[in-house]
Amino acid sequence: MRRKILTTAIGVVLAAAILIVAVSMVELSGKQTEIWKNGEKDSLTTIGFSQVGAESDWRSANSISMKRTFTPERGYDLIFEDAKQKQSDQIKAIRKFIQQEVDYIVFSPVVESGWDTVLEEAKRAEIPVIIIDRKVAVKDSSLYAAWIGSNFYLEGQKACKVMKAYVDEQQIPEVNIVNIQGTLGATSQIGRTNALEDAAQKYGWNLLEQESGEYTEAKAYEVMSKMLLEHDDINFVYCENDNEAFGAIDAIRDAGKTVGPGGDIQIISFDATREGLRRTLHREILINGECNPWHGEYVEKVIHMLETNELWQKEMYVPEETFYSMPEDMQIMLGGKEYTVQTVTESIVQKREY
Ligand code: GZL
Repeated sequence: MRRKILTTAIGVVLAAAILIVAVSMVELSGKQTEIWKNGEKDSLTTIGFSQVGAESDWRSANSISMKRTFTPERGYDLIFEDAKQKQSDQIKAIRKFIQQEVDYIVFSPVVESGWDTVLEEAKRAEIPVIIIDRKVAVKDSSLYAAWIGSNFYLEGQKACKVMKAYVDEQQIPEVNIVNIQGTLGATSQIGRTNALEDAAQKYGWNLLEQESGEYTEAKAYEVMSKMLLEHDDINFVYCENDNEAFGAIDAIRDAGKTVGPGGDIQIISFDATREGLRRTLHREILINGECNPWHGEYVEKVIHMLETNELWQKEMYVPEETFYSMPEDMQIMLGGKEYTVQTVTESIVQKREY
């Protein structure tokens, strides 16, 4: 009997000891995951990240940039949520991050509108929000600490300026262009579309039709096929990312037409992914406007400045180029500034990481 009581007592003490150790190894406060290593308390900065989705090669690179920057070895606990291009899922994810009391919320807003309420909730919870890639249209800009991304209107302006030079050099009498747009309401779609519309008006191009290809290859194939049935005089297609360009090129070829040098239709694209630049090198794509996806390091800089109370820029534009398939580099002037348009080479393609 005594042995039985003794055994039970040892079991209870052991169980309690395991429980105490277990508790010390997990989140002791919602704010930070506190990891005990060799008796040293080591806390990770928790980051809730809501990503648009995985709709394009560009988006995958953007996700890699965040995952590569915010690792436990570098002092972070990254909570990654994929919204599958649905704003409702992004709002749900942000609310979950607030419940989890993360240190920072980072997100790429699938569209610009509809964020005021959830960002006010984050503000009330005193969780700084950093926005990357696309922008939010909110009444109160104090709802977010910083935005990091591209100047999408300028991307479009540069591409249209190069296209104008090509049209003049090739003495093309008439430009009949269709626009396969990105996700409607996304800052990247708004900027690139506006640039095309302004260029078409300025240069007298016929903008025959515009429809969203949702930044995906499949939807762009469907939209391009429809446009080819409706218009037999298309000679340019302005796609708002590479995956749309891939779908459009397949649809053009399936309709018995050609792209590239001396072809029926010339393609303008954006993102300058490795595959997009490979096709630009082989002249399937005429012009490709780079969109830099490497935002992780910039987000980390903002976090560091927030933590050390340094002043930071509210808006940070990432560097990016324009590429094209003609034999030598070109200089273009826009808004009093000179830009170099780079001819794509095999080594540029090989060096491309995404
Ligand atoms: C641009 C980004 C766009 C890319 C697409 O910053 O918002 O979304 O151009 C992606 O590839 O789907």
